[in-house]
Amino acid sequence: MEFTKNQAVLSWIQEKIDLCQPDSVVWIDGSQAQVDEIRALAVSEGTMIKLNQEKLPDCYLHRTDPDDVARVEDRTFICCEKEEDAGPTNHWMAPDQMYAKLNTLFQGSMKGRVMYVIPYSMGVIGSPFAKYGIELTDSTYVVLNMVIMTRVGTAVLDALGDSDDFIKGLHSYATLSKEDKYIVHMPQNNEIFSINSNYGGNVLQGKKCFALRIASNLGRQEGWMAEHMLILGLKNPKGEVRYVTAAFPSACGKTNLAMLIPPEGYKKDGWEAWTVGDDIAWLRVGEDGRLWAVNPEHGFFGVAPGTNKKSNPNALECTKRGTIYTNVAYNPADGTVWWDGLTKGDEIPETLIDWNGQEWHRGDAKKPAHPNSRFTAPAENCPCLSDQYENPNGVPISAIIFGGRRAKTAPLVYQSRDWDHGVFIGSSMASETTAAATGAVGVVRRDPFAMLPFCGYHMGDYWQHWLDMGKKIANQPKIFHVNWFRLDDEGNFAWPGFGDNLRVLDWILKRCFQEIDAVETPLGYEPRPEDINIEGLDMTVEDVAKLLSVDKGLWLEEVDAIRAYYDKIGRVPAELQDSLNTLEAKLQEA
Ligand code: OXD
Ligand code: MN
Repeated sequence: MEFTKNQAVLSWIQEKIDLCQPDSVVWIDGSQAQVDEIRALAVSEGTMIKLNQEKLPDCYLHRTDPDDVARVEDRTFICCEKEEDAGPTNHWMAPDQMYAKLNTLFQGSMKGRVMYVIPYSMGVIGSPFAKYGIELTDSTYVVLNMVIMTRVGTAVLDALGDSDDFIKGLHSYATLSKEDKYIVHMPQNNEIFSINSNYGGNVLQGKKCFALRIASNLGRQEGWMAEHMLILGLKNPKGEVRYVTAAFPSACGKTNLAMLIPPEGYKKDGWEAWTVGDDIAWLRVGEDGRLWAVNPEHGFFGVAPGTNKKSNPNALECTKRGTIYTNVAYNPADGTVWWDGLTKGDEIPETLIDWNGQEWHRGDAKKPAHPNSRFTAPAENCPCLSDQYENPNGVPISAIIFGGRRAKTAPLVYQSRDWDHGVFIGSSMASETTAAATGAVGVVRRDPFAMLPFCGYHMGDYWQHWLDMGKKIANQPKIFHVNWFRLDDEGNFAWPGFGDNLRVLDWILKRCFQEIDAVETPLGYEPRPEDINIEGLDMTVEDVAKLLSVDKGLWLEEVDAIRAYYDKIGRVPAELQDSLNTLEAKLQEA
């Protein structure tokens, strides 16, 4: 069967066949029959374990190499022409030098293996937002994950036609050599290479490599934005449906917010919440002057530990069918899976096979699932998936929300004075490390726009792109900052979080539609404490006032820290320096 006549596609693939020397080549057509065949092959070769098909239909478990369990930021490169254009937040190597290295590493890397050709689309095929890619890989794990995470198959080739406008991706797990692991982006040629890894974030190229690092470059050239943001739809009791996007560093509850369940009182009043996306948003200015967003992905690649009936029942429901689990524990008693936090006490299985394949017993100190174990689940499994998820034009955005985990500094919520000031807030975003993550509590890590590992060019130029985009949006979304993680004087979380975050989103949306007043503070606009709805919570207006308080001393330290960070980044637009100086002056006056 002929899959395409596209000469640009065919000659590029031939070049890579000559380089990698696979035994055979299989084109992924997107059919269920072919997916079933590859699943069976992955089971027979030991890549996948078939789970209990009654309890978890079409679900499989995969264990990675113990040294290949996460994204490798120190092995990730942006190889643009000039080093200075990659900026201080990216690793860089001269393109010629990197091509030479990659040619050596990929040489014969697929001998004795099959090369799979995966044509895929980020976004609804044929839509104005869609961008196409082809990933060549020797991994059945990559094929089966890409089938979930993106739209794949011959329909993509048909939409591409004879155009050479596609992202060229090559992946080989090769020998999984730690020293020779490379995740490489060549933005000038729209190329991605991953070698010696078989872990999702490094090798499912549609996600971080294409939809963020390469797409951020495309967005800059073409006048749109590729962002590390969830997209959430909210219906209020009047029946008005409004959409927000939000960017958070990791470990700040992004998936939970994307799949939020309204608190009882809100539900009773008629509020509803829908997920459009949990990780990536592509944003364009619409003809109506508003900013429109799509989720270019087709599935969720979520962190398993901590996901349970209480924390995120919607995410848990997503994982019940057609899901690939990576590095979770296996329950040999019933052929299902388990991860830390899934169940408690007596409901924790007595015996498991841990993510390394070793027997584990309840009470053992070692965790049975890897802390970064994942589920790859089809978006259509999501009980709260928005009916606009497949809308080729996306959804109009009313608010952009930034956030971080700050014990004392950031108040529960504040609004920027205008777009440029909002860009300042995004550029200075930060989160404090948790004890669980690193052992060092309270270390501040700057993560501008939650794009630190994902911005495919100089961070200062990226901030400028945000400022430039603002000028093109006649009807700008309002920009906010939230902090769900303020601690009280006893060191406990002062805000309940989870579904109750809707109480803050309620205020945010009212601000977007001029339905409520605010108080001006040195940070921007904050709610009057009585304007955060605490009905049904064990909290007082005084508690809310504390959550909204701004500690002048801490904020003056924050100003110094941001200034030092700006000095490190360089190419900081004047508008952001001005915002920083204004913040300092307003704090000093306060
Ligand atoms: C992710 C990440 O996996 O941001 O989404 O690391
Ligand atoms: Mn992410």
